[in-house]
Formats: sequence, structure tokens, C-alpha cells
Amino acid sequence: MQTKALSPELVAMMDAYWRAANYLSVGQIYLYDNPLLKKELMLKHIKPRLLGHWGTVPGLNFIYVHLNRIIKAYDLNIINITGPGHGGPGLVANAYLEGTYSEVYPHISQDEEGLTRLFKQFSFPGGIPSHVSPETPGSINEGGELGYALSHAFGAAFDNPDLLVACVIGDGEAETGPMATSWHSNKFLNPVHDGAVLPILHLNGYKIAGPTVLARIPHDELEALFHGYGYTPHFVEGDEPMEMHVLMAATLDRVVGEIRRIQRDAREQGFTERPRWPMIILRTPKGWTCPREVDGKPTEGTWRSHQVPMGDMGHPGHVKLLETWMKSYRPQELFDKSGRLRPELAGLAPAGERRMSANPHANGGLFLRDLRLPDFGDYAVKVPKPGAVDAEATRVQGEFIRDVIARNPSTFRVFSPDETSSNRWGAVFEVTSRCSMAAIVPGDEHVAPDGRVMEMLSEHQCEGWLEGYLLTGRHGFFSCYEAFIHIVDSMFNQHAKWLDVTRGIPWRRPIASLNYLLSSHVWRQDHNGFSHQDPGFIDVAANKKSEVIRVYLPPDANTLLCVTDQCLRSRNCVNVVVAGKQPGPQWLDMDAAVKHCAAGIGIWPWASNDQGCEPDVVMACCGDVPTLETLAAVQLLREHFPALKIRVVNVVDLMKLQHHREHPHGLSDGDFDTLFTTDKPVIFAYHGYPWLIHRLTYRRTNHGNLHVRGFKEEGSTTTPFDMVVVNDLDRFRLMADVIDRVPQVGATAAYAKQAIRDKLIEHRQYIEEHGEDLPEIRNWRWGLGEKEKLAGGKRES
Ligand SMILES: Cc1ncc(C[n+]2csc(CCOP(=O)(O)OP(=O)(O)O)c2C)c(N)n1
Repeated sequence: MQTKALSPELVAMMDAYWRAANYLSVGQIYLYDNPLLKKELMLKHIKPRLLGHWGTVPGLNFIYVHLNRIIKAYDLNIINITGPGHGGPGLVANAYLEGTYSEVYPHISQDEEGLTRLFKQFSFPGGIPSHVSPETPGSINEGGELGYALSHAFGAAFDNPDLLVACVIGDGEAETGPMATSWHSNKFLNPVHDGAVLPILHLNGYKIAGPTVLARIPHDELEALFHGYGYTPHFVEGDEPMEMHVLMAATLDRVVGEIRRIQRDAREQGFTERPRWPMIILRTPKGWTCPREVDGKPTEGTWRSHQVPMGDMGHPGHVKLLETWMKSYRPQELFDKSGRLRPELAGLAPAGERRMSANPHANGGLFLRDLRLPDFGDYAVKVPKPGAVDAEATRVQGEFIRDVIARNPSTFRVFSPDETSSNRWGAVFEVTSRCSMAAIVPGDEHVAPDGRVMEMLSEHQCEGWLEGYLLTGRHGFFSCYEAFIHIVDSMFNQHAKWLDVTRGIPWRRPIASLNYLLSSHVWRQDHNGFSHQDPGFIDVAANKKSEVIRVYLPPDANTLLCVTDQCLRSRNCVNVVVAGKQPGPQWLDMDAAVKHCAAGIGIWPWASNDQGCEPDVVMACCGDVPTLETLAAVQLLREHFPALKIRVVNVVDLMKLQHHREHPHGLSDGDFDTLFTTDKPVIFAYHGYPWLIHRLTYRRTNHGNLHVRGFKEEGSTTTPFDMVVVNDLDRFRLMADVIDRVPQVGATAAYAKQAIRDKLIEHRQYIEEHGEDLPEIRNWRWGLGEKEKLAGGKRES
């Protein structure tokens, strides 16, 4: 195959550039000193602990130099996503060769001293990690946990019409679930207003220690697989560098031509049909160019080259072998005596922001603009007095989100695994649709190629797309069932780690926060039952660095609106918002909601009767259903024990419970003690697993008196009230908890407890006969008399 653009001179130069990148990569893995091998290599020049991955690196470097060529030849705007992010040395080497590395880290200068530091810092205490971590300029995908590269790539390309996202996918990585589903992203990429993604499947044949699936299936099956996914696969296969350069360059020329044709057609004629985007299948030897054999065992082209091809450098002959290997790249042809890359080679790299390591899309905060937000107060539910009206909190939130979409037509998207409607955000379909480039048939509702609602039934895909979208400077919201957000626990982990690290990197600009709405939550999974009941994502979130984690449990629609506005304005955080979608009582008017959310936690005076004195008990609640049960319990208590002084504390911002030295939102001990007292019983009704509340408060003065009720893995397809009953979170149980802990309740306690027991028996008999909750439970309202009902009086109908 020929390519006009590639003269023999250019091939030779590109090969030299590739050798330079490979040399710097090997140097990073092995060398402590003597970076230009000016002296004979000795053991003392080698790091004592060799930590890194070589096998994928020569392939990554090969791709890089070829992308550089097309950036220059076609003036392309490319970012490069490295699935096998364990190939960190390669990407660091290229950022260094392009000069970006020295610009952001001036002490890693373009000379022998800088080279020494570059080599030493890699996988070294006080230095940089071994992966394409946030410290690596040009990276938006660490690739430590494999599987997310392609979803990230498509997320980056959405609404970036001029961007081409090259995405290297390891053949091992291609075996992961998230990667397997992410090939379908091409059904969601609109060639009119989105950029392009070029997947480069890197078949180097092996994972850590075994063969990969895709490297061991016949060519026609492989081709058919990717054809079936809707791509045009282009094969680049071989191990002879000069031939491979020519083949790769020619293939990239064709690929660029195809991408341009697709985009031109779509942009001139509008979207007509889903394009068949090109992709590359690159088959090269694993560890390409490293020693063929080490200690008599094949190494180049095998799994043995995955990490450090020669680990034990004390072994006779290994130092010599390393020296021979490094000298095979002919460093004296690549770097001048001072250690600087020769100018004719340096000239191969693109300039300025066209360098993939300096492309601002890979430092998305540079592009970030505040959203144009409507006034959330305009969506307020009118609440004449607490509990007077019912509303579906997320439906109200959906109206706000609808207008965020409308006002930000190219910088905000909604992501959901098919739950936008189910979670009651249906209002968004008044202004947009579900995005799809695939066939649309009569009967489809709200499906269109330019939709802003990204729905695919893969939490991985949604999470990956959103992360890619955020990391390149845009905004979004992920709406998910609470139980199934666990599917992306580890993706969330990786993103939270990324955010945490970027906080310490001055050149990385803050990005929009990752916002989750978790609805259809544990307490109201009426259709689905036990499998759908799991509030544990909050616990996962709470494990991460407090600086990047926020958890909100707004008790009603107006507080949910405030919190949503807050999330959309926040930066560099993960905001977890848990809110119900079922009709429920509304507690706060907008004015009160704004004040309550600003504080994050507070006494609800209208529900309390301890004004002017010490309370006998604090009834705390966090989450919409626990708040409802708490208020119902408070009402019962006040009717039965009028002298009892009760304080009601509601928590919207869960992290308020933590100490202010442990979380930026945390309360000081003084403020915590003021709310929760230092010695009174606290009955805490919590949305999730109770132990988290203990964990957050274990050092507080009054922790010994804290009694937490929450979800304890009791569930089924049953009535809403029975869910709280079986988990001991119901109003009667909370009332009993108070009776058990507060001596002041006095002589009437025995009768009240008996009435509670009888009521719970009545509840069970009623639901088993009628299939729904007792009318007095269904129709309960704050402020109505309960005493006679508890005592078995007249029932409402
Ligand atoms: C999800 C996940 N599982 C396991 C690993 C451990 N791991 C690191 S590299 C690797 C092999 C990767 O193979 P491939 O994607 O083909 O990359 P390459 O061969 O180019 O190094 C594995 C299993 C990981 N990083 N992420």
C-alpha cells in the first residue's frame, strides 16, 4: 500500500521519533542515572525496584507518531485516549518529546539533567504513577482500571464537532463488559454536531499472562464482528517497522478521508442515515523491539513483555542486555550531546495546542463555562404549610432540568440507562428527545438523532460518556435507579480518584461535577422488590476523599430544586442526590427550603416543641421516607405524651454529620452538640444502611446516645409502609424507640407500647387481606389527630 504523504525520508524520521519515544519509555522504566548512556551501563544506574509496563508501550508510541503526522498533514484537532493506560511511560515520553512536559513541569527540562529527572521520577517515591494518570498532560483517561476508554472517547466527542478523538483499546481491555458495550456508542454520535472517534484496537495478542480472545479468532470473524458493530475495520498488521510505518500512514490517510466524507455529507445535507465510521485494527508484537529472548525464554511478542521484560537486574548479563536494547534505538542519532531531541525530529510534532499533550480538550476546565440556569425558585411547589400538599419531587426537578437543557443546547446532556421517564424526568421530552442514530420506527416516542437525552441500558456506558463529556469541559446529570448505580461503583471510584488528584495539579482547571440523581429508591420500589432495594451507593461514595464527595437527601421537591441548582454550579465534585419519585408530602416552602439547604442541616421548629428548653429527645431524619416516618412518629408522641419535649432535626447534606476537619461541609463539635445535645437520646431515621451514620458521627460527644434506624436488608414486593415496618423504620417503631429511651414518658408508656404492638398486627392483617396500606397510613397528614386512631378509633376511608 502506498501513501503519497510518506516519503522515504519522512518514514525514516518518523521511525526515529518512534525510537526516541521508545528509548525514553525504557529509560523511565529502568534508569536511575546515565540517561544518555554516555557511560557504560552499570547496576548502579538502574533503579532498585522496576515498576511499570512495557508490553503495550511500543504500540502506543507507534500510534502516537502516526497521529502526529495526520494532525500536521490535515490540520486536525486530535486528543488521544489510551485504553491501556498502564503504558504510562509512552505517553509521558511523547509529552516530553513535544515539550509540553517541560512547560508544565519546568524541572523536567529538555536536557540531560531533565532526562535524568524524567527517568528517575517514573514509578518512584515522590515521583509520578506508572499509568496515564492526571499528572500526564493530554490524558483524560488514566486507564488504570480497564474498560472505559471508548465510552470516554465518545463522551469527549459529543458536541465537539471539530474534535477527533483517537482511542486505543487493548485487546485485553476489549474483553471487559464496559468496553464490549461501548462499541455501540456509534449509534449515538451525530456527524452533524458531534466530533469523530477513531477506535484503534491494539491486538498485541496478550494480556498480563495469557492470550486475548480477539487476537485468537480468525480474521474473517474479527472483521465480521466489527462490521456487525457498524464500523469499517481497517487492518494494519505486521512486525517490520518500516513496512508498518507505510501501512499505518496509508491507512490513516484513508481513515481521515472517510471521516471527512462522513462529516461533510452530514453537515451539508443534514443527518440522513447512521454512518459506518472507520476503525483500525492494529496487530503488532507485544513488547515490540524489546529483547527477543531473556534467559532463553521468548520475550518480544509474548506475554512476558507485559510489565518489565527483565526484572532481576542482578542476574548475570541483564545489565548488558538492557544496554544493548536501549542502544538499539541509537540514542546518539536522536538526542544531541546536551540531551535535547534533535530539531529535525522535534519538528515532526505538531505545535502549540495541536500537540495532543497540550490539547485544551484534555484539560476540559479550560473550556468550561457556567451553565445558563433558570431560577429554580420558578419551579417551586407552593407549600402553604408543612405537609399541606403532595408532590412528586423528581417530576418537579425534571421541569427544571428541561429548561437547563433548553438553555444550554450544546453544553449539557442527560444520561440514563432508560430511566429518564421512570424517574419522572418526562418533562425533558417537551424540549428534546432520546438520542439515536439507529433506525427510528413508527411508535417510537421522543427518539431523534439530535436528542440530548443519552439513554442506553448500560450504566457503564452512561457513566463513561458522562465522564468523557465532563472531562472535556461540559456539564451533565446521570439519572439512575438507586440500586443499580452500584454497577458503576468502580467507575465512580476511578473518577473520584481522578478528581482528587487533579485538585493538586495547578495546571488542571476545575471541571463540572459529576451529578447523580438516584431515584426509584429503596423505600419505594413498589413494582420490583428486594432486587431493586439497595441504598449502599452512598456508603461507596463516603469512602472517597471528603473534598470531592457530596451526598444530598432532600426531603421534598423544593429542597430537591435547591440541591439540584447547587450541584449544577459546583466543580470538581461528585454529587450524589437521592430523592423519591412517588407523591409525598411537601414540608418546606421555597424560602424555608433555600435556608435549610444552605445550612444543610437544621431544626424544624414547626415540628418541634422544645423551644426555650432542653429537649427530652432529638428525632433526626435524613431522606424523604425517613422524614415522613419521623414526623408521623413525632405527631404520635406529641399526642400521647404532650409534656415530652421533642426536637426534630432534618439532614439534607449528609456530610454535615462529619467533623469539619474531616469534611469541608462538616459541623464543628460545638455546632453538632448544639443541634444534637450532649446527653439526650437521638433517634435517627436514615435512608440507607444505619452504620454509615455511626461512622460519620463516631467521635461526636453524644454518639453514645445515638440510635439509628435504616435499611437492614429486609425487603420484598410489598406495600410502601410495610417496607419501613420490616426494617423497623416505621413511625411506630420510632415511637417505641423513644419510649424505650426516654424515662420522662412515664406511666402511660406501657399502654402506648401495647397500642403500637396491636397496630402493627393490624397493619399486617390489613395488607395481607387488602394488598395496600391501612387507610390511616395512606391518608396520613401532618397535623391531623392520631391518638384515637392509634387507640383503634374510627378509621378514615
Ligand atoms: C478492569 C481491570 N481488570 C484487570 C486489570 C489488571 N490488568 C492490567 S493490564 C492487564 C492486561 C491488559 O491487556 P491489554 O488491554 O491487551 O493491554 P496490553 O496488552 O496492551 O498491555 C490487566 C488484566 C485492570 N487494570 N483493569
